[in-house]
Amino acid sequence: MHDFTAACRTALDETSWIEYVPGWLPGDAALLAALLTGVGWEQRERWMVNRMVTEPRLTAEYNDLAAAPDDRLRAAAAALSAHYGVPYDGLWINYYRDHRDSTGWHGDWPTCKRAECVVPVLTLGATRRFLIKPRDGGRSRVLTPASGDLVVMGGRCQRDWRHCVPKQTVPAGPRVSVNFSSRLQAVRG
Ligand SMILES: O=C(O)CCC(=O)C(=O)O
Repeated sequence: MHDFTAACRTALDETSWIEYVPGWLPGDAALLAALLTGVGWEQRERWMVNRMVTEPRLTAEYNDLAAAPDDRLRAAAAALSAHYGVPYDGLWINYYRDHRDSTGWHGDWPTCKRAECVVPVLTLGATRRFLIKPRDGGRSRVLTPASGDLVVMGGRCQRDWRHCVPKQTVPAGPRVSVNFSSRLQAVRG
């Protein structure tokens, strides 16, 4: 069901790592279809320097996993909790409507206040580029997670590294990313 056998972990530095698990979730197309229609997508705005900007993607956040819109997400969270030893009890889901939607360079600060966190991100739908680079600058690494693939950021990634999903000129269909969060990681340890 949730297959970790092809997992490939790369050390980014002495304290941060990224893991790529191709083909982690079977039935990804059916789950994508259910989420596209079954989720109450929200258009968020956020401050950028000194002005409010509309985020170029839609989001839905579930601080309580019990409220998540699909049992398959609860099953996925349970499998990730068992595998990584982190109790995933919430999620936020992003909907990149097409190739023009994106998220800029950031660390997952609100959900990761511990120095070391493990953050799994499941891709459903279109393959997009996922970039990660050192916070203080330097070469970025590129992953191209396809539907059903898992990308997991671990160690000090959210402190020392920044990640993004850039816009692209090549047309792309809908992509949903499911980010699993844990209340345990959202407080300083
Ligand atoms: O869509 C992705 O793969 C990454 C999402 C992300 O970084 C975020 O929502 O904080």
